[in-house]
Order: sequence, then structure tokens, then C-alpha cells
Amino acid sequence: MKVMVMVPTYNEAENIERLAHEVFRHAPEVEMLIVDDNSPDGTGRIADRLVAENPRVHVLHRKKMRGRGLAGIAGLRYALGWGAEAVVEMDADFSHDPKHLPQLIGGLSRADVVLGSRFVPGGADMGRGWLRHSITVLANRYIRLVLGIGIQDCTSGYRAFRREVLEAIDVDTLISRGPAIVQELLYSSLLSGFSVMEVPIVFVDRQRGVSSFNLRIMLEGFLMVPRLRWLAEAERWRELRIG
Ligand SMILES: Nc1nc2c(ncn2[C@@H]2O[C@H](COP(=O)(O)OP(=O)(O)O)[C@@H](O)[C@H]2O)c(=O)[nH]1
Ligand SMILES: [Mg+2]
Repeated sequence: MKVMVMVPTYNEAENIERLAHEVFRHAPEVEMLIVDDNSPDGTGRIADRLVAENPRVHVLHRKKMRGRGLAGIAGLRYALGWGAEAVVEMDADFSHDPKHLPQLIGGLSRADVVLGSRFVPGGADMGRGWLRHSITVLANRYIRLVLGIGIQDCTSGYRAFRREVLEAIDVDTLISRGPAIVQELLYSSLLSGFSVMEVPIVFVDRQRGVSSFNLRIMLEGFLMVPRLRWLAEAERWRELRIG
């Protein structure tokens, strides 16, 4: 199976080279795509060097409006254009341990989407402090309630998708510009009828670099959830009327 591991980066100069090394150590058969948003710390230049050194590394330099969601959409589009049969999304900061890659990719023989989950038996959310941990726990409860879905870790950005899922969703129609893309992609997969399996991961806080998370991102994510539900309900009504 042709697998592309997509890593959005913003100021990950201290992580990206070691991450590439670890990704290929645990999953030598994959290709890796770095989607950099013109990071001021020179992540993009390091990515260019990695591309020159290793034909399995690809880089996408985004220059215009930055955002985790916009970068994700561009990366997914690139991966599909390249011919990926499966795409894995992961963060660059080692919160997502590359050692879980074989489980995520292997799980695609049993489900259309395999989600690295902190909240199933064997999973954990380590070292982030009570505030960030509580935000994640509450966000998950809120998302489950508003979207009416039974997923334990709706905000985990470490997951694998079969190509068919991304084609059916049509990544160009996704509306999140920021990290809410994580919930949107998950919800769209479920609405399109694809199966989602959660496998345990141990999430650890980043050791190097700084998080992009802030109040604005949190509020945007909060507001995006009812908007996604509303759009889905409107679509359902439209189909009922037409059907
Ligand atoms: N391309 C791109 N990547 C981003 C952006 N914001 C965050 N990221 C990446 O998304 C991943 C998760 O971001 P992070 O700052 O660790 O957020 P946190 O894990 O929620 O604290 C990391 O790989 C970041 O480098 C962005 O605006 N553009
Ligand atoms: Mg992080």
C-alpha cells in the first residue's frame, strides 16, 4: 500500500529532522510530506535539505494564509495527487510517537479510518498539565454531544485514512482553517458512512518548540462544532426534500 505521512509544520525546526528519522525507522515503506507554512524559524529550509537527502521526503511550501486546517487540506490534496492509497496525519512535535505508525497503518485492513486515541484502554494523555488536559477532556465531551458521535478522542490529529474516504469527503469542501479541521475530517468521514476504529496511543507533551494553541484557536474550535452539525442537518433536510 502506498502510504503518505503528512506532517503540518509551523516553527518545528528543532523537531522535523529527528521526526523524519524516526518515521522512517518505524515505517520504512512510507513517504513523508512536510507541509510548512513559511515558518520563520527555518523549518522549510530544513525540509528542503531532507528532500535533497531522501527521495521519500516531499515538501509543500505554503506562503499565503497560514493555518493548520489550510495546510492539512493542501497536504491531503497533494497526497491524493501523488497517488497515495492511504494518508496518515501526525504532528511534528513528537506528541505523536512514530512508533504507533505500524498500528495505524495496519488497522486500515479493518477500518476506513484508524484514529490514534488517548481515551481508549491503553491510551494516555501525558505531561500536559491539568489545564490543557481538562480542555481536551471537556472538548471531547462537547464534540460528542453536539455532533452526536461515539468517538472517544475526537480531537486527536494522529490518524490514518484510506484514500476512498478522502475522495468521498472531497477535501476541497472542508471549511476549517485552523486545528478544527481534525474534528471536521472525522465528522465528515462518519457522515459519509465510513468505519472509524480507535487504537490506543500515549500522547506526550512536546519537549522542543512552542505550541500554536491559544485562546482564539480554542474559541474557533468551540464555534466550529455547532456549525458543522448545522451544515450536516441542512444537507440532510435538503436531501429529504429532493428525495
Ligand atoms: N502548516 C502549519 N502547521 C501548523 C500550524 N499551526 C500548527 N501547526 C502544526 O500542527 C501540529 C500541532 O500544533 P501544536 O502547536 O503542537 O498544537 P497543540 O498540539 O494543540 O499544542 C504541529 O505539527 C504544528 O507544527 C499552521 O498554521 N500551519
Ligand atoms: Mg503539539
